[in-house]
Amino acid sequence: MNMSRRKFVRGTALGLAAASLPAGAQTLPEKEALPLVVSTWSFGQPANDAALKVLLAGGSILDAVERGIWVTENDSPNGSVGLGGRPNAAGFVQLDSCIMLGPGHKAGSVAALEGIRHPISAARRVMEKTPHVMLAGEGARLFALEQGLESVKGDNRKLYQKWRKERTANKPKKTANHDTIALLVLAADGTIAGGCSTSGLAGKLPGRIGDSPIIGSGLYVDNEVGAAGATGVGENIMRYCASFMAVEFMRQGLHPQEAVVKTVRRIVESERREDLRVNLVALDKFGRHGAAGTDNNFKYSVATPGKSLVFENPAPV
Ligand code: SD4
Repeated sequence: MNMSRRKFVRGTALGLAAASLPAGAQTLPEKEALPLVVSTWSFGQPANDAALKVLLAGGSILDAVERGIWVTENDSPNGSVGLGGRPNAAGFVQLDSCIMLGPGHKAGSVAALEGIRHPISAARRVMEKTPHVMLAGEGARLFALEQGLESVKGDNRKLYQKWRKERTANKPKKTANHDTIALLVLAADGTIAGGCSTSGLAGKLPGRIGDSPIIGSGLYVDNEVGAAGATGVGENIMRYCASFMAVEFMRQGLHPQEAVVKTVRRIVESERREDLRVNLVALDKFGRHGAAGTDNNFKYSVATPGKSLVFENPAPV
């Protein structure tokens, strides 16, 4: 058993032990344990911290989601979220993002958005300022500009050339070419919200839209149950509505850890393909959380007042 496998067993045992408690045995977290912020990858940690800060200062849950994700969207070196992300096959960056608010089951989303620094803000504006849920491409860009959102030249040709060279020289590292932030928040008053933002798969065809802006695929929030978010290959995730599935498993009574493991297993068993990459995070209305995925190096970040943690390799499936 290698190191990562051992961590997996430990992580899973912890998660499932909590889940195997009889229904109702799991008490609500102490008030001080909320708000709770959960996000994908270790770069989610500073995003969680920023989101938590907003909430602790009395800010709204949507501000928390938005400001948290801003941190990652601004973080060009992560090479995967925001305009610092890896370009598509034509050499420019197209961004996908969505936001969802539990009460009222509200959602907004932008896809294949170019040149806007904060796609999460564009998604929020779609939710709050239009009768629609999703805007794509040039329409999304014009809407974002009209809303006064910051625009930046989205061309990333140098990075693209470098990526192309590396790609031809050696096979791309399985983990190197894409990542996404999905960030979930449970506020102290029980409100749940989430957001997701990505530059999507490196080298994707122009116009390709992944799971991240699709409600139910890259993100899903139900205030009566909990929330889930995804990272991995969108083509694998979106055909299964993975985030929706995980929330529905929680609705049936599963602990978030069990729910994400079951969702990833469902996809793995049905797909049986080498290049499958599906990773999920989830939290429920009780403040419990979990993560699981096919990536050995998958990590997730969790923040509550006074605590900000990164869990390595939560539960490889
Ligand atoms: C996509 N799911 O566009 C995103 C990319 C991602 O880790 O999550 N990468 O397919």
